[in-house]
Amino acid sequence: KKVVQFTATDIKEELLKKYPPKVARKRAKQIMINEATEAEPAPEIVANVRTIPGIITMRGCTYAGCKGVIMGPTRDIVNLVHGPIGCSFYAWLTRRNQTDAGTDGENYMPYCFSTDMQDQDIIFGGEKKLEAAIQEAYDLFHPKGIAVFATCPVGLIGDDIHAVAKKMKAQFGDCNVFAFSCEGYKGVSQSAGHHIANNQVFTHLVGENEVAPEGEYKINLLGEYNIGGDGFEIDRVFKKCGITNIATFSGNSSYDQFASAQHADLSCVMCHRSINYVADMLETKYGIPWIKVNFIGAEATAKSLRKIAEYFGDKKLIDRVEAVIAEEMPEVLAVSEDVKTRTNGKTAMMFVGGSRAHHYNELFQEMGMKTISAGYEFGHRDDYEGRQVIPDLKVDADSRNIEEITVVADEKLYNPRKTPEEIKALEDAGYEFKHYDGLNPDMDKGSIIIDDLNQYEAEKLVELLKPDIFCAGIKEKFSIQKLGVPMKQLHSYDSGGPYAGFKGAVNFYKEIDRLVNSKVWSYMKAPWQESPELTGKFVWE
Ligand code: CFN
Ligand code: HCA
Repeated sequence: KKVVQFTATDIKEELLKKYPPKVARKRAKQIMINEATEAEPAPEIVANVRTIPGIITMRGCTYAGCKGVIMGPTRDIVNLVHGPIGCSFYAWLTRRNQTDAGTDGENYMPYCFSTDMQDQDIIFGGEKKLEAAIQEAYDLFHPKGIAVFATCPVGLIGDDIHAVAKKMKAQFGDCNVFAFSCEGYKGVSQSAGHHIANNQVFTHLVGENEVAPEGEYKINLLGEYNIGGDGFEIDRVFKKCGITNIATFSGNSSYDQFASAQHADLSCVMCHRSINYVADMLETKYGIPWIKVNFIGAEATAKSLRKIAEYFGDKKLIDRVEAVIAEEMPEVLAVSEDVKTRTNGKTAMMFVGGSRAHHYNELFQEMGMKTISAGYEFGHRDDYEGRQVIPDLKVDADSRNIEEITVVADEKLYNPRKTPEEIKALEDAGYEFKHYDGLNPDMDKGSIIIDDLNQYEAEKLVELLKPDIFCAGIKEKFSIQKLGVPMKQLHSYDSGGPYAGFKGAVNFYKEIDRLVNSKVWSYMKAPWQESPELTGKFVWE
């Protein structure tokens, strides 16, 4: 069998070869060979731009980012979709965000609330139907809050969901009704939906509860969605350390948690991409500082706990955190040492939304595996490059004006490529900078970083480099497996998890060991086994 050796440059050429020149030129800017060194950042990557029409993107829509991602895991708010039933069905618990109904037992997540828009609503308007649906939800459940989500047709016909929400809220008196203009077509991806959701959560929920919850070392955990129970594991560890988590945005969250978030002393940001807006708003309005944390990976978990303890600077907490780490680590290390004998040197590819491709890199490293190619569906440049954040420069964007949101947020607030002189000038003017890592600096030199990977490129990459494992979402799952490569969903975790924290790391090691060493793949004939000239091996440049 002939094995062709490919460098990252060859791969880039191979991926672009099939495209018409104009498309190839555009895609070339989103495929980057990671050449970052200590002194020099990697070349610029173009991100957060519209997908080229005709390309089958892995992305989702703005409605998915708002309704499914940010608001999906809220258990005691009725999430009512104003739109066709297909949109409602799509965002109905598919994300595997888990919940614990708590002592009050209030949990609306298993329900699918929808106005089920029909042709006549599109022609004559759907506001009356929406009003009736809000009334029905109120009469049936008497929830603390009802959130209304716009789908594409709502924006096209101009139903005023905010006016309807306002009217119903006034009518009820004891139920907070608010709406999200998160039509699917807005922006270029889910990312615009996160921003719209965050703005409204902050406007309508945060700050509502005046009484401060009890507890020591009060934090909020932002950007953790309890997929496969990740949030449960993180909460277990917090509890053991004596850290009080007031509000998780939004895994296993409740109305009251959001409403009390202003009482925290510190915000810990896990998925920066989806929630940086809330971290900034909490800092600006309530003076709550934020730090970046990551609980994916055992080492990362230990590091994040130490960072929190360091922030509070209290010896009691510092000692307790060290004791917890000392207690949890031996099991983790025993399993990683064992699996490493079988996983060391194996290769992975990861193409997930806006932060997991980065976070999971650590877990693979802990198993001695190498990520040869990775990227985000909708990350912005800050997620790739890591950057300095200037919290005092605030975006005051109207949630309906997406052009303004993305342009202002990217170019003004979070521009990562400020020169040291520009940073110095701003620091002299009183701005405080925060630094955090992005995907590129943590990936090996010479790896291939690709933004908004599409179906053609995914299959081509696998065909050429045949990684030991490919990680992405449900749309990629079966096409990749048909190529004879194990595929792990890093969105829903297939049926697994949790993968966060100490226990999560152990689960992940075992799962990946099982997948990359399963014999089943050797029994199937992948297309390149019939044309051996296609078999490739990645060589670092
Ligand atoms: S849980 Fe998060 S971690 S919130 Fe975000 S950017 Fe999505 S739903 Mo899918 S798995 Fe994914 Fe991230 Fe943050 Fe999830 S990588 S695409 S919008 N995401
Ligand atoms: C979304 C949600 C999603 C989709 C996952 C997938 C998730 O963006 O609409 O493609 O498998 O995590 O559930 O990202």
